[in-house]
Amino acid sequence: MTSAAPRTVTSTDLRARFAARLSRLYASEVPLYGTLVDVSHEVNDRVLRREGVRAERLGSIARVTAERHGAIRVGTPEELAQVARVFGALGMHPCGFYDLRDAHPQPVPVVSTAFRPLDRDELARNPFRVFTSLLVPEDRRFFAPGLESRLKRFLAARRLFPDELLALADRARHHGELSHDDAQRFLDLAAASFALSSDPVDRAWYEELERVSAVAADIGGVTTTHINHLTPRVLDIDDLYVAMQSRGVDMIDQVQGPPRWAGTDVLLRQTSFRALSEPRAFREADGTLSQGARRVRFGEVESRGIALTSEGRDLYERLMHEVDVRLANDPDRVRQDVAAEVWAESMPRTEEDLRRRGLAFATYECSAAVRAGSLTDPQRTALASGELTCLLDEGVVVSEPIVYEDFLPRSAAGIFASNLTGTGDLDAGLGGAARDTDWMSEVIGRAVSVPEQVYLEESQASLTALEAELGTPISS
Ligand code: OOG
Ligand code: NI
Repeated sequence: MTSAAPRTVTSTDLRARFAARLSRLYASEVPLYGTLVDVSHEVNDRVLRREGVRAERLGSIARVTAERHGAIRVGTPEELAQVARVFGALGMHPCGFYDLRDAHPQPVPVVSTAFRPLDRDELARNPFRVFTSLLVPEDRRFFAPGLESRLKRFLAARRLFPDELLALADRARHHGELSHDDAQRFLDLAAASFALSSDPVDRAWYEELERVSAVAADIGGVTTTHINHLTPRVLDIDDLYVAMQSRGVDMIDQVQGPPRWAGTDVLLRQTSFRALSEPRAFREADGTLSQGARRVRFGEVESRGIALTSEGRDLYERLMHEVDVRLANDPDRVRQDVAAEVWAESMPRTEEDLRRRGLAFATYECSAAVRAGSLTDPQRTALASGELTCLLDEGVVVSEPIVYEDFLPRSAAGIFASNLTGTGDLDAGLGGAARDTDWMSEVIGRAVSVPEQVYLEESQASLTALEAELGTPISS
């Protein structure tokens, strides 16, 4: 006898199924992405063989193998609020605010957030996240008043998500699950909303926006949205970079973020292959249709390190700045080499050094010795002291690193820039429109979380649980 299929599908399962579904869709649309996924698996296998259990310190291989982030771009606050409803159904919540309008190397007329699971267990089950960018037509540095109003009119006239999808999303959010049939329908409609449309694009309008920014054209020049890239996670991004190049794939110049070095990986390292030329139908001024091509969609890959505290993040920014300064003084040097040198001078090498200096986040739990009830005398003394450092030193308590689950604005801008054709027109002397986390929370109708706050709360919750288990207050 076969057992009956469960009648409901939870938000967690919906998220895992949606991520797998998008991955299949994107592989069919962008075949090179399929290659990237294959090579990622090969790299992860190699690292597992090389490092054994150590390879899984920042996430189980099951998690890492299924792990993807996607990127989408929308045009209006209303569209962003709808995106939040769709992702809310999948247990993904807005986290982080990234203003890319004054980013280096190239400003992009968007502000962004990421929708992701916040809870550690949910992340372990499936960490699917989507970097979501919202166009800012009000920003005078990019858009003149006339263009702003035409752009807003165009955007107001389109609908990215059908009502049925939004109604199902609200139901899923409300109940935390959907019936089997509703789940199927939800996934069909959601995936279709992110597929590349074959509708003809108005050439004059698209090209007018392209002169401002290719991203503005990609968002406001068409009547739909689409997955712009999907990113698998690898355990060794340098190995992947070489493996892709040896398959003849044209990669961007460098890995974004921290350099390759002998110490612990922090935050996020990313690289991508260049946007591919894809055929697109265009409508000409006289109403006739023609074939054209556009490069907007690409493949990206990332490796994740430890989440840094605000102090750790400040150190990271200072070191990145130092790399810029040394490179400006010595432009013939290779960025990776300079960065590795700066890191070797100033970045603590081990997870433990980072944590002790208050630069990285961790969670804490009782060691096996405590649970077995077999404490040595020094361990008893440490317990009496209640000091976290002593407890760690004596092996009464063990720490686990917290993985960085978010994005880096400078890397994001680099990813955008390396895949744009043309630099667009920017009048830096004019005023931008004020946007921040509170503004975005208002638009979405719920709070956009601050990443460092999420990590801090997770760390503190583990200390509270530890105090309860040990029956003593702990000072850190
Ligand atoms: C988003 C670019 C940023 C990342 O991983 O930093 C990004 C986009 O191209 O829409 O995805
Ligand atoms: Ni990305």
